[in-house]
Amino acid sequence: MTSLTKHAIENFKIVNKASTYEIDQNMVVQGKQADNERLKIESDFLRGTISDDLNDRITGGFTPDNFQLIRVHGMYQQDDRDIRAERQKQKLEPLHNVMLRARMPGGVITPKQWLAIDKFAQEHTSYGSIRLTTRQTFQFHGVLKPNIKLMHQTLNSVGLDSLATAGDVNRNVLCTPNPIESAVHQQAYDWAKKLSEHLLPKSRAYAEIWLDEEKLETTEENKDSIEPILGASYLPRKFKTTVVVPPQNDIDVHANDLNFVAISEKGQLIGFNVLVGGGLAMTHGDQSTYPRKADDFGFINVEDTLKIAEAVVTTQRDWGNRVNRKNAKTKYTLDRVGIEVFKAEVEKRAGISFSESRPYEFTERGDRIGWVAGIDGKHHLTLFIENGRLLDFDKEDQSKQLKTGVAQIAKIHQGDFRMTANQNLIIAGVAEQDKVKIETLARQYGLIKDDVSLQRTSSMACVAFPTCPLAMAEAERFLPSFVTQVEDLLVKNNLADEAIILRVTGCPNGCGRAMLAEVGLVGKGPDRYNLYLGGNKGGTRIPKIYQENLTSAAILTELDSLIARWSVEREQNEAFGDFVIRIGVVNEVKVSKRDFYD
Ligand code: SRM
Ligand code: SF4
Repeated sequence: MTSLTKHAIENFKIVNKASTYEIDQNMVVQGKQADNERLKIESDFLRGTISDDLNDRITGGFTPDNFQLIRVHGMYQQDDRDIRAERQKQKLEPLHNVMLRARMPGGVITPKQWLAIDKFAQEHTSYGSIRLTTRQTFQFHGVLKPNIKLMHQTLNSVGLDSLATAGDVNRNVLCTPNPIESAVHQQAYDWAKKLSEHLLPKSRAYAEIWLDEEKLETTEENKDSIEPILGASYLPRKFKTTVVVPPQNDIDVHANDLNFVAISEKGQLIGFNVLVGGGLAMTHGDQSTYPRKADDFGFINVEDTLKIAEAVVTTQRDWGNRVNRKNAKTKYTLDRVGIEVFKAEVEKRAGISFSESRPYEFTERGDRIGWVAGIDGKHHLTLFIENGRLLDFDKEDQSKQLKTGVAQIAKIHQGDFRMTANQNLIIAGVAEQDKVKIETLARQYGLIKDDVSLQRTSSMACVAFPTCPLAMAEAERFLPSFVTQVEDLLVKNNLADEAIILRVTGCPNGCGRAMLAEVGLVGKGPDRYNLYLGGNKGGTRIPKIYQENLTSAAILTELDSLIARWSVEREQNEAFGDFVIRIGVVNEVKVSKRDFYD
């Protein structure tokens, strides 16, 4: 046993005094494995019996194992919670359907692809919407079983898929969608695509089940080579990767397991600082779960990117907790074994040593709404899409037909679209002579509104009700009117030009990234939220709980008095999140595990 291993085991015993599991000298957590481990192993590399379920038209749903397994194919079984009770009363099964999440590294999508997804959403989804997510892709909600195969074949016909956008694998790889510094951005984006491809499951299950491609039998001879990186039991838990171009931190590195921070010289990408172990989810009342910032492992040359990514993923694959899914993500593995131990293992596996991190700074996270000129003579128009929901909200009123508006633009647009991690959409690569046409369409369909405040564009919510089965409180449906009330408070205090990064998530899973907001609301129950304060603009500080279980009215009362103090007591240009820490309203979370619950 090496001294580092010994240290890690000792450390693990100390930090997990109350826990019942232990690790052996190979860093494997001992104990009864979580049931998801059985189903992954038994699934024959993600096939399970999904095809049989698809043909079973007696139920709209999937069996419990396939319910989990279809996630790796990019789908979640859902039902509309608004009508659940009514159907129960009528003795009907829930109206099962699936939500699909596409794989879209860096969020780039062509007009042709857009028109295909628009048509599918219109014709074959119950809600008729395209939902842009906090991870630079889109979701269809409400796809019934008979349309699932058609959906995958439609995506495939335009070069898209939904493989590995959910489940215990590396998810959609994010990349700063910043068309201004396009030379470095383009290189960063190329790496996001390479990383996505490299870490994808290699099983042919997706192609066989959804695209009717020939089945490749698993045999004794080939079984060990089918998944060279992920292995037959895949990862212990979901895994998230980004490529980010500072000073923008719009993809929120600290929500992710593995981040490549682009370092450039003379306008060319030369390598990355590697940040490992971020994540935001927690469970109410369970202090073994907590949001955690990623740790800086150091700098690598650009050509070492895939080797390092693979080494981080396989270390987490082998050392991650497969006994308790609540403590299974990389952030917990790092805290359990120790950062130095994890880093040394990555260096050993990759055959590469990290060198000292190169300086960089994150200063902002918001999207630059409106036109910006790129260095290639093209123009880029960022549209603010409230909650990422592209829907024709009113059949009679064109100015509320956001989805049709984007489709109309796609019909004439020569560049591409880029989805942002703030749920917005960039119409990228517009020639000078096309600007007026594009902007006219955007205005006609309500995609540009001049009266949208900075506060509104700085606010974000997760989906929550009615489709999310885990939602405890409203988020997407609640945010617009709540923001109006926060805007009123800012106006009342002569702060109309200021904005607070405000985020709402319907439960502590944190999909709206409230745990990196200046003001974060985390759902507890109907109109009940825990209120967190003290994140910063750059997204490098986790906020701390201020008060628990408040109604939205009570939250507004709290914000009213805090914003009033901010307006008179703030130092020059002091942001709200910094202010509440300076005046002692909440303590700063410096080390999340230590300070978050203090
Ligand atoms: Fe999420 C589960 C929606 C980003 C942490 N998330 C879910 C599910 C699928 C509910 C479920 O498991 O049945 C939600 C579906 C709602 C619906 O009806 O659409 C859901 N998550 C979303 C999206 C759509 C929110 C949005 O409004 O945009 C985001 C889709 C991202 C994507 O395109 O891949 C989304 N989820 C996130 C983020 C933010 C991020 O990654 O930047 C987080 C926090 C970061 C992190 O992972 O720590 C996040 N989602 C979770 C978790 C908690 C994971 C954990 O570590 O414990 C769950 C529940 C789970 O996995 O058990 C979850
Ligand atoms: Fe659902 Fe919770 Fe995620 Fe919101 S944070 S989408 S309520 S799982």
